[in-house]
Amino acid sequence: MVIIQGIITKVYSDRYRVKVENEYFDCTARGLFKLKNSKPLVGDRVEIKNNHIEKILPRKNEFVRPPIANIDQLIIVVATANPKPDLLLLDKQLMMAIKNNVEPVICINKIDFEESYEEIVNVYENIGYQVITTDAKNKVGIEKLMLLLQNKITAFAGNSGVGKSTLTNNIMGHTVSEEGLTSEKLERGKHTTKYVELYEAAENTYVADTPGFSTYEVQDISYKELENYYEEFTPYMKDCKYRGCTHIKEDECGIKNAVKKRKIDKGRYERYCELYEKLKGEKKW
Ligand SMILES: Nc1nc2c(ncn2[C@@H]2O[C@H](COP(=O)(O)OP(=O)(O)OP(=O)(O)O)[C@@H](O)[C@H]2O)c(=O)[nH]1
Ligand SMILES: [Mg+2]
Ligand SMILES: [Zn+2]
Repeated sequence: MVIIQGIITKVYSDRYRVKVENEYFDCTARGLFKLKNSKPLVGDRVEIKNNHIEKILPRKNEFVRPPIANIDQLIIVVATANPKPDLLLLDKQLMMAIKNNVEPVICINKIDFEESYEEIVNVYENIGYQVITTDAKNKVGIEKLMLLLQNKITAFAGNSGVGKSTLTNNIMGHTVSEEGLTSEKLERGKHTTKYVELYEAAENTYVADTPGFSTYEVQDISYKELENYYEEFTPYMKDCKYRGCTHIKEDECGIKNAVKKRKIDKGRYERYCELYEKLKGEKKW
């Protein structure tokens, strides 16, 4: 049989669903990739022969969480409430997008709740990130979201329950992915998404629903380079008195001054300090 090229849309218990034009093939990879320590990921362009993956084509990027390759855009979903916003998690995900050269978009979902979210929008828009707001339950903001997806491969990411599957179903126009329970009791594990799956929303337009995280850590970022992931720090670094200023305890620090003058958001700075101490404490660098 001839070798054909396709894209992996789902990985489940050692099987891989590969889309070739309008057909889907369920494939194996038979240990081939375990040896090279590179397991095929959703989003991988692959060559298949007789329902077997023969080759993974070079990746443009790859994420550990969610496990996906070759995306153009990452939409980081934050709920206004239930679960409440975790901005440290948001900052960490932004860093991983930057590290992978992927355009991040922040989606504030569940705006139908009474919680205020304008401050989050302001903080991240001021730094230069694109922020959109949605109410997936009542289909508010979905058209705007769909415009962002055109001709791209986009993955949703965010902690469990923020609404990634509900947004995906809205985009697809029908239920492709099961949504979690609305129940206040939050029966954990029920209807939460278990696999990354890529859906074709329109020609050339793919969207991936992904499992939510309960914990999340940055990968391969050293405390020494952490400052580079806070783009809003850059204009003020020249005002630091000491070379190699960490912006934590030094005096005459351009970053600390900018925070005092409210040029840099205090919350972002505090989360920088928290993450710096944590990464430094890990001592693997
Ligand atoms: N009020 C309100 N509820 C929403 C909204 N979006 C989603 N929900 C509800 O929130 C719950 C969780 O939504 P999901 O789409 O399953 O969340 P998820 O991000 O896919 O969660 P995981 O798969 O566990 O990662 C469901 O009960 C949805 O109906 C929204 O905009 N407003
Ligand atoms: Mg889900
Ligand atoms: Zn400094």
